[in-house]
Amino acid sequence: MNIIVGSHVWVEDPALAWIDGEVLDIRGEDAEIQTSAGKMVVANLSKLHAKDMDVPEDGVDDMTKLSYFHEPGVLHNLATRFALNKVYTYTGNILIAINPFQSLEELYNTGVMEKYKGMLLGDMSPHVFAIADTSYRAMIDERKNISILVSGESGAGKTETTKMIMRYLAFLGGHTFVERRRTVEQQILESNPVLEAFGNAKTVRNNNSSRFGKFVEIQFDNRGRISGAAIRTYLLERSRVCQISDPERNYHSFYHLCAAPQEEIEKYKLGNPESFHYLNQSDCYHLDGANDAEEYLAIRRAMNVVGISEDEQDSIFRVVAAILHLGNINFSKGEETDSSVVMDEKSKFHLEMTAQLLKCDIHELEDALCKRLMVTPEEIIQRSRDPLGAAISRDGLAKTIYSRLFDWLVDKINIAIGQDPDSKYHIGVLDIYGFESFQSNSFEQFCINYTNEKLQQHFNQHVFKMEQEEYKNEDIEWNYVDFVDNQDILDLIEKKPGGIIALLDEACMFPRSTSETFSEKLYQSFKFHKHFVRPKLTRTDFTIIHYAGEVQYQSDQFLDKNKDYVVPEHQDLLSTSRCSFIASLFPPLSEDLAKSAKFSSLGSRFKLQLQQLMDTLNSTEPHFIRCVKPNSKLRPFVFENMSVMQQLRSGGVLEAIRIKCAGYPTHKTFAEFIKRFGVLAPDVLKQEYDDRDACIMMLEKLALQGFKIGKTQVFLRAGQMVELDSLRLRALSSSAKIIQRQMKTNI
Ligand code: AD9
Ligand code: MG
Repeated sequence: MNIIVGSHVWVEDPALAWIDGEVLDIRGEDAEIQTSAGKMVVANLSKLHAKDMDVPEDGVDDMTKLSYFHEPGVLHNLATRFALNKVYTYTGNILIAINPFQSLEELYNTGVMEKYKGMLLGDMSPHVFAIADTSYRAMIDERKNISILVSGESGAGKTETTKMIMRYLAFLGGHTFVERRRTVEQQILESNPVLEAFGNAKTVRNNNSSRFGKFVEIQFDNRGRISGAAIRTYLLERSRVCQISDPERNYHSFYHLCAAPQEEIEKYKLGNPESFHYLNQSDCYHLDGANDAEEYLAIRRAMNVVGISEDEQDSIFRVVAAILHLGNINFSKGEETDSSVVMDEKSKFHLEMTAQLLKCDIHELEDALCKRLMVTPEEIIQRSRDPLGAAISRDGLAKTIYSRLFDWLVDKINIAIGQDPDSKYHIGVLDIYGFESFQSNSFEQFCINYTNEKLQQHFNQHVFKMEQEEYKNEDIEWNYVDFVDNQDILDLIEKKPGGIIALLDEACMFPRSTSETFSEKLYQSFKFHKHFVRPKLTRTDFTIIHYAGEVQYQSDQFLDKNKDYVVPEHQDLLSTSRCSFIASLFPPLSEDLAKSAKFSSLGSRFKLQLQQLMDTLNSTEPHFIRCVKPNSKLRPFVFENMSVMQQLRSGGVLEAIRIKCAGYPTHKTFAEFIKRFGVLAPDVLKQEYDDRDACIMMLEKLALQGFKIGKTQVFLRAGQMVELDSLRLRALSSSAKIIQRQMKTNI
C-alpha cells in the first residue's frame, strides 16, 4: 500500500459511506486519519483509498478521467456534480443520470436538442440527448440496430428518461411536412400517456410508478425517418387492481374515470373514489400537482391520436367502471354449508351494475362468483364457494379483466401505429424495473430480479468487450482472468430441468403441492449451491445471493402467482358477453388447451419473453443509461451517499469499474503522463525523446512492473497510479524542502 503520512485518503464512514481525510500517523497496519469533518479515526491501511487531489472543483464529466478509479472517487464525483445541477455523467459510454426531482426545462428544450444534433459524444456535456443522438448516427452511418437500456430503481427516472429519448428521436426522425393524418412519431409519443394511465400508479417510491416493463422498438426508413414502432410490455402488476395499501393508489385510470364529466359518472353510476373497495383500502385519492378530471380528458385525446375509436374508448371505460362495481360485491354465508350469497341490497346493486356494464347475464355472473365447476372423468359437478372463496373469485375476475384490457391496449396501439415491413433499422428503448429487495419479496420481485440478472450479464459482457476493443485499438495484449460471470445465478433460476422456475412449474402441476413441499424441494436441490441459502427460522423462505445483494423471498404465494389461468367459469361468462369488445378480450380457448390438464406457467412464459428480449438485445449495439435516485424523499438537491452507492452497485456501475480495474484501469495520454510525473524523472525530460519513448524511459526508471504502452496512451494497473502519486508527493515535498533550505542559507 502506498499510503504515507500526509496522504489524502477516503475512509469508510457509517453515515456517509466514505469521508475524506489526511493521514497523520501510521502504526503497523493502521493509519490515524483526521477527517474533513474534524474527527480522528483509525482504520486499517487496506481499507483506505487514496484521494485524488487533482480533480477539478466541479468534478469530471467522465469517470474514466478520474485518476483513481474507485468507489469513493466515483461517489464524490457524482455528488459534486449533482450539487451543481449537473445530473448527467459518463462512465466511458455508460450514462449515469441522477434524478433532479425538479423541472429543468432549460436542460431539455428544443434549443438544447438543436445543440446536440450531430455532435460527438464527448464534445458536449453529458446528456441523454447525446446518447440518443449517437445511437441515431450509429444507426444511419453504420447501418446498425441499436438498443438503449435504461435501468434503475423505482423513482430513479427511467420512464422520464425514456420519454426524453423518444422525444429526441422524434425530433431527429420526425416528418417535416405535416400530413393530414397523424404522424407516426406523434402516435408513438402519445402512446405513453395512454399506457401510463392504465399501467402506472402512485407507490411509496414514486407518484407515477410504472407497474410494467416496456420495450419500444422505433423503426426508421431509408432516409432516417420514423416509419413504425412495436411496443412490447412485460408483467403488469395484477395484484394492485384489488389490493392496495396506504399511501399508495390503484392504477391512475380508476381515479381519472371517477373524475370524468357528469354525464359519464351518471352513465356508469360512479361516485367518489372513496365509495369503492378497490380504491378505499388506502386513504390516498389525489396526487399532488395532478388533476384527474383534466387527465381523463387528456387520456381520451391521446387515445384519439393513437387510433382508439370513440366506441372503443367507451367500452374501455365501461370495463374500468365494471371493475369498480365488481369490487363492491360482498358475500355472506348461504344456507348450505360452505356456500355463499351476495350479501345485501347494496352488493346486489353493484352486482347488477357489473352485469349491465359487462353485458352479461346477472345470474351467470353471480354463479361465476359463488360457484365453481369440478371436472371429474365422469361428469362436471357444480360446487359452492364459501364467502371467502367467492371474494377470491371476484378479485381473480377483476385482475383478469384488467390485465386483458391492458394487453388489448398494447395490441391496439401496435396495430394503430403499425410496423413498417420495409424498415431495416431500429432503435429499441428499454424501460424496465430495476433490482428490488424489500422487507417482503414475492414472485414479482423474483421475476424482476431474474430480469436484472439477465440484463446484468448482457451488460458485463458488453463492458468487457468494450474494454477488450480499446486494448486492441492500442495494440495491447491482455489476459483477462478475474472476471466473475453471474451465469451460476442464472442457472439456479432458469436451468431446465432443475432450476427454480422448472421446479416451480413441477410443483404447480402436482395437485397436492404446497409452499412447504415446494420450498423443501428447493432446499434439497440447492443445498450446496453457493448462491442459494436456506434462511433460519422459516419453513418457506429462500434466499438468493444476487449479483446486487441477497434477497430473501417468501415462497407462500409463488404457486398461485405462477399459475396463469382464467377460471373456466369466468372465461365462459365473458366470452359470451353481448359486448363484442369484452367478448374479444376472452377469445374461446382452443379445444386442446381447454381439455389439457396443463396450466400455463407465468414464470416460464416470462422466461421465454425475456429470452426473446435478450435475443433482440444481443443482435443490437447496446447503449446504457443508469438512472439513480438521489434520495428517498423525492426532493431536489438532496444526495444520500449510502443509497446512491447501493444503486451504483446494483446497476452494475461498480461492476463495470471492477472489470476495468482487473485490466489496466488508468489510461493516460503520453503528454498527460509526462506533465504529471515529469518531476520523477527530470533527467529523462532533459533529453530529446518523443513523448512515447519518454514515457517508457520514465516507467523503466521507476521500476514499475506490468504496465503497458499503447499507441497513444500509457496503461497502468490498479494501484500503480497511487504508487506514482506518492512518489510524486515525496519528490515534491523534498524539492520544497531543498528550496526552503536554500532560501534559509540565502537569508
Ligand atoms: V418506476 O420504476 O416506474 O417506479 P421510474 O420510471 O424510474 O420509476 P420516473 O421516470 O417515473 O421513475 O421518475 C419519477 C419522477 O421523478 C417523475 O415523475 C418526475 O417527477 C421526476 N423526474 C425523473 N426524471 C426527471 C428529470 N430528468 N427531470 C425532472 C424528473 N424530473
Ligand atoms: Mg417508470
